[in-house]
Amino acid sequence: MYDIIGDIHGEFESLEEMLQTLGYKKEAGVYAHSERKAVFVGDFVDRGFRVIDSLCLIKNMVDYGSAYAIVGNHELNVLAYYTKDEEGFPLREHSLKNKAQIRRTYLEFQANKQAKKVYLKWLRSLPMFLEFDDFRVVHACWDQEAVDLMREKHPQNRLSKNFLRKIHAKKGKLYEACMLLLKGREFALPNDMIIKDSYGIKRSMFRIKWWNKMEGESFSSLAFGNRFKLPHYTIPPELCVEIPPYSVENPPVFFGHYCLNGQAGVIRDNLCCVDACVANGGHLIAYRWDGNRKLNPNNIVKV
Ligand SMILES: [Mn+2]
Repeated sequence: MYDIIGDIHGEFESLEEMLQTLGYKKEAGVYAHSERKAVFVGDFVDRGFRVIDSLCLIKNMVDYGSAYAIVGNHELNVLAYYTKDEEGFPLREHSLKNKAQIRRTYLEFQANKQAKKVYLKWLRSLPMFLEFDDFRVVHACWDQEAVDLMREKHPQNRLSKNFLRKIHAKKGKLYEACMLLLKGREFALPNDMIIKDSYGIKRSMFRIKWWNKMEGESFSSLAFGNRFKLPHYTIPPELCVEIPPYSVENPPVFFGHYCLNGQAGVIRDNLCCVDACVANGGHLIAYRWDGNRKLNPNNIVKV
C-alpha cells in the first residue's frame, strides 16, 4: 500500500512529522515502513528553510526503495535555471523575478556546492508522472494527451539536460505537454477584465480545473487554486477552449501544486489534491491509499 504525500517546499520538520505519523521508522538512517511506500508528488524545493535536508531525506527513501518521487514545477524551474543552452545561456533567465522564486534553494546551493551537484543530478532522474496499478500521480494535471505524447516522444519521462534544452529551444507540443503536467491548465482573462490579487498585482492568467469541460462554467466555478477571486458570470462561449474531461470512471489521480490550504483533499471520487500549502501557513497532508478506487476523505492525514 501507498501513502501519497503533498508538496514539501523545504519544510523538513513537517516532512519528518508526517512520516512518523504515518508509521515510518528509521532503518539504517532512512525512513521506511514494513507494509507501505511513500509517494511524493513533487515541489520539494523553494520557500522553506531546509531544502537540502528535505531533498536528502526523500532521495534516501527513493534509493532505499521505501518511496517514489516525481518532479513538480519548482524542480523544473530550478533545473532550467541551472541548465545552459548550447550558447552558454541559462534556459531560465537569471532575472530578479526568477531568482526570487528559487531564492531559498539558491542560497542553500550557494553554500553547499557538493549538495547542489548531487541533488540537481538526482532531480533530473525523476519521472514527470507515475502510473500504478490502481492510481495515477502527477504534480498538477493528468492530461491523457500529454501523457501519451510523452510516452511516445520521451519515454524516459524525466527532465534530462537534453530534454530541457530541446523543449526550450523549440517551444512546441512536447514543451506544452510538460507544462500541462507540471503546471496544470491556466486560462487568460479577457483583456477588459481587471483582476488584482491580494498583493495588488494585476493578474492576466488564472489556474483552472483541468478535469472539467469549460462550456457553461463561470469564471469562479472553473477557477481552482488561485489566491484571488474571480467573477461569477458565465464564460462567453467564444472564449472557451476544448478541455478533455477526466471521466469519473478513470483511475484516481493524486496531485499537488494548488496550495489549497483547508480545501485540499478529496476533490471528487477519483481526484485528490494533497497540497494543503505547508510553506504558506497551511498544512502538510497525505492520502493513505487503501486499495479502494473510490477515494475517502477519512484517509487524509494532516500534520
Ligand atoms: Mn507546484
